Amino acid sequence: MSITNRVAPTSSGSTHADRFLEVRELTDTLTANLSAEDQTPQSMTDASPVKWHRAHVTWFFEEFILRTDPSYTVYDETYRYHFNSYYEAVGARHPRPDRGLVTRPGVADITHYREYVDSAMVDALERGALDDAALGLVELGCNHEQQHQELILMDLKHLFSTHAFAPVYVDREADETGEREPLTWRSVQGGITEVGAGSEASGPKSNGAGSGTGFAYDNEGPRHRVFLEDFEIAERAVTNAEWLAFIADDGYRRPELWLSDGWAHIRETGWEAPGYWQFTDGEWTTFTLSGRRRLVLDEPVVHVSFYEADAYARWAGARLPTEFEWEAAAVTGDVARGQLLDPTRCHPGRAGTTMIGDVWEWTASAYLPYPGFVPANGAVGEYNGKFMCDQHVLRGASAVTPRGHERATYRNFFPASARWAFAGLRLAR
Ligand code: AVJ
Ligand code: FE
Repeated sequence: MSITNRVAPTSSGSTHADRFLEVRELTDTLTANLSAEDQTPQSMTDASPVKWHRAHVTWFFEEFILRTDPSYTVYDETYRYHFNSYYEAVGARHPRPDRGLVTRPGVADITHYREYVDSAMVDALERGALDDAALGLVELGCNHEQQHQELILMDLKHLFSTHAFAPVYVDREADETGEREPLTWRSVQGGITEVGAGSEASGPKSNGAGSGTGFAYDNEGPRHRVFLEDFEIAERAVTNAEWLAFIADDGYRRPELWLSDGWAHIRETGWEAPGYWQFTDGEWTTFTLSGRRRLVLDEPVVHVSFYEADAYARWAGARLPTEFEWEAAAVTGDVARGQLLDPTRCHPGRAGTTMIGDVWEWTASAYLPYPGFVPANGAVGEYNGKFMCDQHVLRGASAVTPRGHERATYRNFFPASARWAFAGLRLAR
């Protein structure tokens, strides 16, 4: 199956150009108040400069759509080298760990690059110059830019967290800890269950998860059957209050709770709490995109690695759900959304009973191809498939995932040690 074969009809009345511009505009909104200096450094290899993200998503449209028109004039031939992330089929590129060293092109050049590509794209879209395959790539490019909107906020948070005086990206009032809801469980019936995006795998017994006509990445299909035992799933994510109990019970000091790789990793890093947490003057605080804040106890824990999530689940006498258990629970559970990206917040809300929103949820599942998976044709076939090794699937969406980008079949993925994503967990048993 190809990425382009299940393009969403854009929402009623709106054109492809409107959809394109709406996505592009959100990137501009998110970065409008960042100085050139804010946009230039790379705080770790996993992260990229804001400026690089803004250029890379632009390059994606230029490389895979505009360039195929021989009459198009490429903005700058050196940008392919600077802003190709990982496409071997496209050619040589700047080394990822050194993205923060690129001072030229500068931020103003990149703003101009964005405008140049926007006008060429809108022109092509309004002329009706793009065939269905190219329009599929436009939709992929829009979804790609939405992924990078989340990455911009993850990476900026990491960068700002290294600053001595905790800079504020979004100014907002502090939340107060509210009522702490007891953890309740929901039983989900197992059996043969259809999962994934695409058309029915086996006739009419669909649970409706991914059978819609909207966009999905290639890695979400083919839709297929899995067998699940009956299981129970927690009705909300693990909270900061619960994580404090894990810390207080020496969770980070008891090797029997940890996978071998996880134990080695926390010994090496010295981790004793989730990312951005600090214990000072008898109080836990965490760094947020609104500066350093007192921990809000009924919010879901965020910025934990797979290793920590797995150890917590073992300590709690439970386990992480598999990605298929998670999906089966999501399509039969609360369809309302938790906190998704709101540029005036950029932080999870209180842990509620919804499965999608607030924090990504680590699953027990390795990131592997579904039966019959075939990557998209051409260079964009490198988008997802080639990373199916040594990573774990996360489900749901986070408070920095753009609205409309989330869905029940979505497969996010990160290595087990990564914790700069807005990731937490939900228990199963
Ligand atoms: C799915 C978040 C792991 O960061 O490489 C961005 C998203 N894919 N550009 C990543 C992505 C292509 C991807 N993650
Ligand atoms: Fe990318």
